[in-house]
Formats: sequence, structure tokens, C-alpha cells
Amino acid sequence: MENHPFIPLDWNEHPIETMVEIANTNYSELAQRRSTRNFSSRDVDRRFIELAILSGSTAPNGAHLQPWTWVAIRNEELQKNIREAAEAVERRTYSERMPDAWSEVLAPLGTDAVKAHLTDAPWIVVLFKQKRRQRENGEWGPTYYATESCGIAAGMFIQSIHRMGLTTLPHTPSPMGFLQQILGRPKHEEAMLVMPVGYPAVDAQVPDIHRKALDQVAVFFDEQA
Ligand code: IYR
Repeated sequence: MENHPFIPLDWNEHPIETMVEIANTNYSELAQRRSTRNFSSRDVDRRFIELAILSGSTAPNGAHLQPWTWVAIRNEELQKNIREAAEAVERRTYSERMPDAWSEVLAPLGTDAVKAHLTDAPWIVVLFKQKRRQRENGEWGPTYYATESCGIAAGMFIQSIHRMGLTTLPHTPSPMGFLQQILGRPKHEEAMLVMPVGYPAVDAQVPDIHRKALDQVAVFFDEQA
């Protein structure tokens, strides 16, 4: 049997008051996050995108295969191509593929097939999920829970972007095959999310919608309550 070493966990316990403060601060900062479709074209230093990708890549993930590839784009020509292709598939989604049950819940959000944020924002980050991996013996094997892993990673990326004072809008053009083509990604990778990143426009707007309360989203079985 191979030896798989373990090392001590590096862990610092916070005093309870610090825990309360961190938990409250983190929640109130996250509660301020909103998805806006209005991006400024103001540039963002590449270092911030690198840090957000590194933060996303700390996500817990299936069998520690880290089944993600982040493609970060600050390139006018590529952004224009991606926007054109995304708008072409989205025009069909909005005009032909979207049943009433779907369009009625999107209506308050003001989404449509126009994806100006893809060319307005200084950066687009496309998250690819790796569906297969190459084993040490050269054979191809599956990855595990890649969708869940990438979903968690995307959440951590979004949190990092928000907490550094930038904004992102997860966009899901459907179908997404054009991204693999335009960005030259291999067959075992599948595009999952397109995330423009930048500053919000000075006059950015958001829909007047609200989050559910704790008792609407959670159920506790708590002996001590
Ligand atoms: N993929 C489309 C449609 C869309 C779907 C949902 I669910 C949204 O919350 C928002 C948009 C798009 O990206 O516009």
C-alpha cells in the first residue's frame, strides 16, 4: 500500500466575541451584495482577478480533483465575440425556448438577450467544469461531484469579488458549447458560468427585490431552543 501522509491541522480558535463580530460582519457585507447588469468599463488590476480565482479554488471539492478551469479574459476582441455568440443563443432562449413559467419569474429581474455587460466589464471570467481527468496510467477517468464542486467554487469566487468591492453577474448562456470553441478548451471541459467582473456603473440599478427570512429558508431540529 502507498503511504498517504497526514499533517496537523493549522487552526486558530477565535474568542467567542470575535466569532460573533466576524460572523455578523461577514453576513452584513454579503447581505449588501446585489447582482447588477450595469457595469462600468473602468479597468480592474489583474491581481484582483487572480486573488478571486485563488479564493474560488479553495473550495471543498470531490476527491480533491479540483475539477475547474477559470478562463480570465481582458480582451476587447474576445469579449465582442463572446457577447455576439451569447446574444445569438440567448435570443433563441428568450424568444423560443422560454415557457411562461420561466419568463414570469424572470420578468421582475429585467433580464433579456442583450448582454452588454460582457463588453462593458473590463474582465470576463468563464468557469469550466472538468468532466473527466487523466489518471496516472494515462487512462481517462471521471471526476466526482464536479457540478457541486464548481458551484461551491463559483460561490466563493463571487464572495471574494464582492468583498473586495467589485461586482459580478453570473450569466448562463444556453447552450454553452460556443465558449469551448472560442476559448479553445479541451473536450473534457464544459463551460458552466460566465462571470463579467468590474465596478458597477455609477448609475447602476438593481431590481427592488428582497431575500427570504431565516424561517422561510431554514428548518432547525434544535434541542436547546
Ligand atoms: N440564461 C439566461 C436566462 C436567465 C435565466 C435565469 I434562471 C436567470 O436568473 C437569469 C437569466 C440569461 O443568462 O440571461
